[in-house]
Amino acid sequence: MSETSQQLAILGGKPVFAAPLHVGRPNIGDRKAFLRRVNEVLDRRWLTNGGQCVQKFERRLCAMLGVRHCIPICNGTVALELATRALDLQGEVIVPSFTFVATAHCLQWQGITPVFCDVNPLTHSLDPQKIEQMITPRTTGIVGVHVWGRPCAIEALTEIAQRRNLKLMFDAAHAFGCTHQGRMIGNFGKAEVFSFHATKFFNTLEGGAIATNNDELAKKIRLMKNFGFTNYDQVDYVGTNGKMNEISAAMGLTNLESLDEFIAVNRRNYEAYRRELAGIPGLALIVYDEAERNNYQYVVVEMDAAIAGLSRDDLVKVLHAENVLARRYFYPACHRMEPYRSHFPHAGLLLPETERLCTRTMCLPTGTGVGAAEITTICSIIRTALDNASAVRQRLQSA
Ligand code: T4K
Repeated sequence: MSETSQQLAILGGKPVFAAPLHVGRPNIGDRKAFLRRVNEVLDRRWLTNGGQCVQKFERRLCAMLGVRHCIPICNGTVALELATRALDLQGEVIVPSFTFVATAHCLQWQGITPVFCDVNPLTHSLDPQKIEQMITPRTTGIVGVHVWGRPCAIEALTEIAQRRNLKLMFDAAHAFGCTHQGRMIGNFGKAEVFSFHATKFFNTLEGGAIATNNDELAKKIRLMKNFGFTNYDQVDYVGTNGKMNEISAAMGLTNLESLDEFIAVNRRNYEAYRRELAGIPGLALIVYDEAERNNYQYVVVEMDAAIAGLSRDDLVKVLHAENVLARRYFYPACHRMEPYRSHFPHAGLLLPETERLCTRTMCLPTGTGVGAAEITTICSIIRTALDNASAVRQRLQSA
């Protein structure tokens, strides 16, 4: 055993980090600007229901994305529910299983069956070649997910959707600020849904938005997110409460002003990880298309246990012992969560790449809360763990 390996907490040493280092630490823009906005909201005594901040936020989003409508919503999950419902998706809808469970739940919640389709192991998003076999007479749509902010196979999915008369929309929860062929995400499919949750690269505390260039669809969504009110005392549609509040919008306006800085920090962090983890057998960082705009929010390591000497789960245990709270996104895949596991116990047979991928990936901490020195230390823990893989394995087996 090498000297450094004795320092690993999993082998009896002290954790390198005294306090936990989280994945998903929020990026927070100019505090003074935010608090000033909050005070103005309180002074106006107009806290929600389409206040000034929400209106301004919506205009800024539209301008930034170059999209006709980008409707702020209380969170990404409700935004997904609203968009799928406004599109009148029914019966069965094709989605990846390698995603956050909200993508599937937004359908199931409305009595629509999510049909899980396998992903491309290189892109981690829906494999267009596997879609056709999942289409049945009950299929009405496809929800592609831009996993890690990398746009999915938009052209191929569009072609299938058009040919098979299916509605195509995107869960763009990860992809705010990203482009596809130079065009901002938000402009593709019938609609695209963002999440502005605290853990996202750009947050409004909780929040989300639905972007669309379709005026009719936008009109319907605006009604649906406000109980179907068309006027004072007049309801013409079934709706819910999907409104964003003023404090969230104030956070959004503030964080939009720091967006470039967030991206710069994320990119710097991503490149530091890439440099420091380069050349480790069996371990690879996902790559981003440098010709596009990316938000670099996800530092995703993909591990081949047979080559690396440690499984992803073992390495996560090593990191957790050091207070580096790496996350196994997305594990388990949706088809292994309830109610899907019970509904489709054999779904995994059609999802070999998903099954493989969700045992291999993990996300490392990044964002404005993480500095260069911390990244160096995290990477050194990883190298030490892999250099001493057999000692680590032994310890974990005996624990
Ligand atoms: N579609 C996709 C593809 C998504 O990834 C998501 C959300 C959605 C749809 C739905 O959008 P929202 O309805 O959430 O707007 C987290 C987030 O809660 C979730 O928003 C996100 N995806 C998912 C990938 O991650 P958990 O269950 O992992 O959350 P939790 O509480 O374990 O926190 C994650 C990490 O962030 C921890 O390390 C702690 C840290 N954290 C969290 C919060 C809230 C902080 O440091 N500060 C904070 O304020 O789901």
